[in-house]
Amino acid sequence: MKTNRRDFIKIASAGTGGLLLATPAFNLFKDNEEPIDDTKVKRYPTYCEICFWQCAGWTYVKENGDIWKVVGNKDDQHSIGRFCPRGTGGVGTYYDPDRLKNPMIRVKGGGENGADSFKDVSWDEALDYVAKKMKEIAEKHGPDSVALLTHGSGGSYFKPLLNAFGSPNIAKPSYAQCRGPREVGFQTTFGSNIGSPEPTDIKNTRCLVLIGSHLGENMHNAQVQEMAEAIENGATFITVDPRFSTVASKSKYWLPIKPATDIALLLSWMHVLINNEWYNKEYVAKHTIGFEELKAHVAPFTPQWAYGITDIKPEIIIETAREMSEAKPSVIIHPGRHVTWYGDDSQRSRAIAMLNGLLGSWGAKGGFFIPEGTGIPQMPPAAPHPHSEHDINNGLYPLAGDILANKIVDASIAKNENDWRIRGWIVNGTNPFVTMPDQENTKKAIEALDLLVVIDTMPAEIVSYADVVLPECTYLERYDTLRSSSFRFPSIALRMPAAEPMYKTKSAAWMAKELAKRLGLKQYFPWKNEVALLDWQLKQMGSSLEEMKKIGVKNFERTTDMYPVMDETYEFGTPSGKIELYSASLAESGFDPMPKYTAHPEPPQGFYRLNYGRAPMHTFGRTVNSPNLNDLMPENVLWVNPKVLKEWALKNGDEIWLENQAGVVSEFSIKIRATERIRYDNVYMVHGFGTNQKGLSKSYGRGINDQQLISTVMVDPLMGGTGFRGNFVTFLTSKPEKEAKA
Ligand SMILES: Nc1nc2c(c(=O)[nH]1)N[C@H]1C(S)=C(S)[C@@H](COP(=O)(O)OP(=O)(O)OC[C@H]3O[C@@H](n4cnc5c(=O)[nH]c(N)nc54)[C@H](O)[C@@H]3O)O[C@H]1N2
Ligand SMILES: Nc1nc2c(c(=O)[nH]1)N[C@H]1C(S)=C(S)[C@@H](COP(=O)(O)OP(=O)(O)OC[C@H]3O[C@@H](n4cnc5c(=O)[nH]c(N)nc54)[C@H](O)[C@@H]3O)O[C@H]1N2
Ligand code: SF4
Ligand SMILES: [Mo]
Repeated sequence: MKTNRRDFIKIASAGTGGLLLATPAFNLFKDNEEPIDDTKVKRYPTYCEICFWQCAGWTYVKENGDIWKVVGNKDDQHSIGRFCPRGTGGVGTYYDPDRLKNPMIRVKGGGENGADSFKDVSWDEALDYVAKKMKEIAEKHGPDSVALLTHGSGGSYFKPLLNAFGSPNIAKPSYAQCRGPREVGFQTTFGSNIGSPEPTDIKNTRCLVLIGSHLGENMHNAQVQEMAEAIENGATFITVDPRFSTVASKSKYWLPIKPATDIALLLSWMHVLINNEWYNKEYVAKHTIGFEELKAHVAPFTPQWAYGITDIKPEIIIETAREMSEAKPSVIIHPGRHVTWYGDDSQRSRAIAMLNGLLGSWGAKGGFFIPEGTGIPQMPPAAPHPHSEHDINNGLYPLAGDILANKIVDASIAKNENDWRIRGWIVNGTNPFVTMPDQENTKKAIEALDLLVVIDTMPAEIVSYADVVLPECTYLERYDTLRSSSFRFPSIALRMPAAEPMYKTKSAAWMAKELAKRLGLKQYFPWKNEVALLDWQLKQMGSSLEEMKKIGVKNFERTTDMYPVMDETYEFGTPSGKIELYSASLAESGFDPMPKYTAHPEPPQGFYRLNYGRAPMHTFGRTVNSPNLNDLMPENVLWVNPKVLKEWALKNGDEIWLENQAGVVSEFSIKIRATERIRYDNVYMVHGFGTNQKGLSKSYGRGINDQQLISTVMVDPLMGGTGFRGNFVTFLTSKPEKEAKA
């Protein structure tokens, strides 16, 4: 579908100071510092923990010690001086009365009717208990029987702790449940990972192609602000999404693709570029290998062929390919971020990478720049890198660059009584029941554990299964590891407390050091406290804690070119040193050297594909209970096409329950949002809602937790990513009798 270009220019030229920022989904971006009487308020540097974009900013504190607000630091390239609505609302995580307040230990049968309960304990008691249990497990089964699941800044303290303890079994959900496939797709093509933040030169681009990535609802800050700039500069946006996303509404072309068919479109785009000689001939000749193989490979994938699969009209496929070609090399086919969709995700990401290769956008202004960062010196001795004879990934996924969080779950479930297995989990800042598919499996693994330690700020689902709960203070109350970013230029940012930790909460740094002491590993935490460590690190880098407290962010000069001069001798990080349009190493590992399209299962009659994504004011499940952000959006709704509703005799606002293809019924109900903005073959909800934890008083029972309905996992054979989007739901119009299977 071609959207109305004329209309769009009219708005852009109205001088709104950023078209995207002026539209409802974007205008919650807060401007940098207002004039402030600094005799009455104090400000402290921080970086935001509400998502993993890690924007640097300032926390303002009133005379009476109340935290007033958090705003962007104008010198920071992640925030560009503005926080997104979630970051602005981050203050709510500090004030949330539902926060975890005390260390707690599970008491078997200590509750009503013989149920387990938690008792508040002292920090000494909690940490002594954890250390004792960890030692017991190590003695009986080896230290690698303890695993760490972690997301967020606390990991930089718990990872060395676990390594020193003797376990390499550390996983984060941002690999197998998020970015892993795109790193494999780009690594096998360009010999470089994408990493975070993505090195996409959006502000200078002439054409931005978004395959699913819904920037604008996905609020990753600098990218969204740069998009507004690109639109003002007249860049063409092409959005491929079965849903009319916010950015689709700002795009010249919206391609409402049939879900799960993107690889067919990507192959056809390559066909059109090559057939019409619209690709970047000079760049391809200089920098790629395998062009002839690719040409032969994509020869059958005509726009007519792709139309039959994707529902995208041939003339639109050709016209959008021409737009990309005309913009080259200042064009970005965005790699996306949460790309674990259908199990062939590494290959889809590779097709995206190859398309960028054909257009010559890697290393080009307005394409992908080459990022540069700076390392943070670590105080010696470094924790050892322990070896384990047990391969958690089971040798199954040769291209996996990390341990898979879901494989830690599998490795905790005994096949036979005497088999080695994972016996203890330390879970920091991640909530597997919202994050990982197949909740039944997660439950089974947890039931088999000898020890589950949870470090969190909120009484999340995972907390209710813990043996020991260690309450962390929020990011506004703690020092933390320095943020080091690899982006437009190297930079570092400081996080320091703006208030004393509330209740009995403590920082992850303090907890890890105290545990190390009890485990006989204190030599690996040689610093007196976080302040001493930060000051030492900063002095090694030619700064100091004193300086960073004043500036918050320190930017360094680049030592290499952002857009390198690339002659024939330019070496890419691939085995051949060239961009590999044909990958011999993939072929050697038994995988397709060039991506192929394969059809995926379709929803049965009366079922719809379960689609999900982000809302601008929430991050997963971590903000849904936060006072001010909960006010902005207290529950999720189900986007359904009116054509479907007619068949069901349902209407906007009706409340329904969902049942998936395996008979799993949602625990709670959801209200219908009737909208033409979604295709008839899928339904959409924002991820992160529908908690069944009563301790989360504002969000309990509001909406549906999509993860409950994701029981089929489509696994990526290259790297083990867990594809979530092969699940189908049908509607239950009255409260189900059936017990919800959680
Ligand atoms: N506000 C907010 N922003 C966030 C986050 C957050 O929690 N809240 N989380 C951050 C994180 S960790 C990540 S990884 C990113 C994720 O953000 P993205 O990478 O942008 O998200 P995805 O989940 O890949 O994409 C969701 C979009 O894909 C569309 N879609 C579904 N199926 C298909 C399909 O078959 N083909 C195509 N072409 N499109 C499809 C959906 O309709 C939806 O618009 O967001 C980041 N930004
Ligand atoms: N169905 C479905 N599943 C998904 C996704 C999806 O879109 N749909 N998205 C996937 C993606 S892209 C990602 S990256 C992952 C993200 O997965 P997670 O990072 O696990 O996401 P959250 O649900 O936010 O869980 C974070 C937990 O950290 C806690 N927390 C917040 N702040 C702090 C802190 O300062 N310290 C500590 N110790 N804890 C804190 C929160 O209370 C919460 O319990 O989920 C993946 N899973
Ligand atoms: S994008 Fe928003 S939530 Fe994420 S770190 Fe930046 S301000 Fe915080
Ligand atoms: Mo993610």
